Amino acid sequence: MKKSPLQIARQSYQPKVPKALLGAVSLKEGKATQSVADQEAIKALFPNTYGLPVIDLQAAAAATASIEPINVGVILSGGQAPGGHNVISGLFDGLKRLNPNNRLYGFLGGPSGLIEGKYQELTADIIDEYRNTGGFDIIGSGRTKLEEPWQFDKGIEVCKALNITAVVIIGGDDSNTNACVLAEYYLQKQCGIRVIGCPKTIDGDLKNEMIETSFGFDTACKVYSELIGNIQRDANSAKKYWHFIRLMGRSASHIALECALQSQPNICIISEEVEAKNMTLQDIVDQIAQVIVARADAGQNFGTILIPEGLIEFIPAMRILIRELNDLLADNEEFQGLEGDDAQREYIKSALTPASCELFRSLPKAIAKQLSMDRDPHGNVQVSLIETEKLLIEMVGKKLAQLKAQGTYKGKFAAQHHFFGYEGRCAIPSNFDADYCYSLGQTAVQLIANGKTGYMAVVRNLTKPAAEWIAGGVPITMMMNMEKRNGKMKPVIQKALVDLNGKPFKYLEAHRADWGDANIDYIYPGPIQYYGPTEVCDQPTRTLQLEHNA
Ligand code: FBP
Repeated sequence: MKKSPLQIARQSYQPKVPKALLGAVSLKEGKATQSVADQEAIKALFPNTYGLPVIDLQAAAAATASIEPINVGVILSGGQAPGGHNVISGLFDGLKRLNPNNRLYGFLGGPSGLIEGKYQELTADIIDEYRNTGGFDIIGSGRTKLEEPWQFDKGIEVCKALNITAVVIIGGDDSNTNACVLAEYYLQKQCGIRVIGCPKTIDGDLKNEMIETSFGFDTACKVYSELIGNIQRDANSAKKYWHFIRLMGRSASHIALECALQSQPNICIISEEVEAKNMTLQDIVDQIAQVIVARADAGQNFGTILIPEGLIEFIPAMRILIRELNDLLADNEEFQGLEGDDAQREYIKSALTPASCELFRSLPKAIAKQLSMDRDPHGNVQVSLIETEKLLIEMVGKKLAQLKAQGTYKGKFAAQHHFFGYEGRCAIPSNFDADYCYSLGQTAVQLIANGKTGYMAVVRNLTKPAAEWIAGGVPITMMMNMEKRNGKMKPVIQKALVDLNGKPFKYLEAHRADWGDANIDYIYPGPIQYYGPTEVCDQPTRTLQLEHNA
């Protein structure tokens, strides 16, 4: 296979790890833990994995872990995130260091690989091809949920056949919740299979007191910020376009916020703020128009606007409309049988409550159609497919035309739209993600070798040099609470939305007026650098720096 010079160079990059992982390791256990909320309910559901202590890994004089050969299985779950291959190479190296006869199996295509017995043994040759690379293509990923006892039982059969005694699930909040359910089930069945999770997602919403960041967020945000910076330089050169840029991230606005901190756009919308302030779509449009008018007065008919992917769900009136549409259209054969857009539109309008109907009518027809068509297998609107950036361009355009007619806007409005998501999910991991992920893999091995189950591998102290990072394990039950899912109360890991009292948002709040006015305060972050001075190559995200540095 032909490789770029950077691909070749990255193959021999040796990830940095915490000092404690360099030699023999011992485990230091803390006090018994509690779930973040709903303690009684979580304890009843997880009698064997509830209350376990937090674990820190420490350098030891001599190896304490068992060196009996073990076989381990690994699963990549959900959307791609830069660094997944390094978690696997960290697992591989950690296992082989403990005992060269240890084996690592990859389950193919995500969690379904475990149930269907689709796997591949990961040997040194394979691993070497994937060191420090982006993507999840080493074994593939998938979104099958592991939540039914028959799936767990299938997993036991497959693991027994391969003599696998531990499974590592690399995934986001839902996958790690399921990892914990699986760990509990396997303990109840006493089948001798341990389950360890690893915190993955570019969305950055799997974080809490014990997890400083999920892997992939760093690289993905750096890629998007580079692109935003390039667009800003283009905008500032041509001086003729407003760029509306939607950014992935599902519900939470962490990616939009981090990219704003890195690039200083003219406007960055934060969904969590929109909800907290009970804003309407028109309020958002008015706010954007205000900035455009102010810049036009200074002769600057250009700029950048960051829009989080999940925005539409956080606009309270929109959320109600989406809920009504979900209820109305799920398995609705009458609706599906209607011929033509107009008939469907009329049907919807007649069934909505007056407030939702008015909102539905006010939306551009193309967006209203997307809202009524694109549904996932659970009957929900797939908000990530709603082109909010186009919706806003259309509505802002109308508002500016009104202002022009009133004589309060004298500028020119021409807009470009962008959606960044897939561009960053498989990027070559930054040094941060390469080091972090490799350390997570090695940490998982130590937890397994010491017989732990129901834990997530974690690495903390991430704003310090890698040697000072703290590796360990956190019981997954500690991060759980009860939430309503598909109408039923379920134990789940709490998703972290942007904290409006947190330092990253406060920084944006304190500076955004300056970024939106007539000055040019853009930052041009440039591409990720892998070789060179540490201040250029090894910096963690601004979010991490603001959250963890005084
Ligand atoms: P995970 O939550 O599985 O990590 O995926 C993140 C994400 O990239 C979201 O930002 C985005 O909304 C979604 O996946 C897109 O999903 P798909 O890969 O199915 O298009």
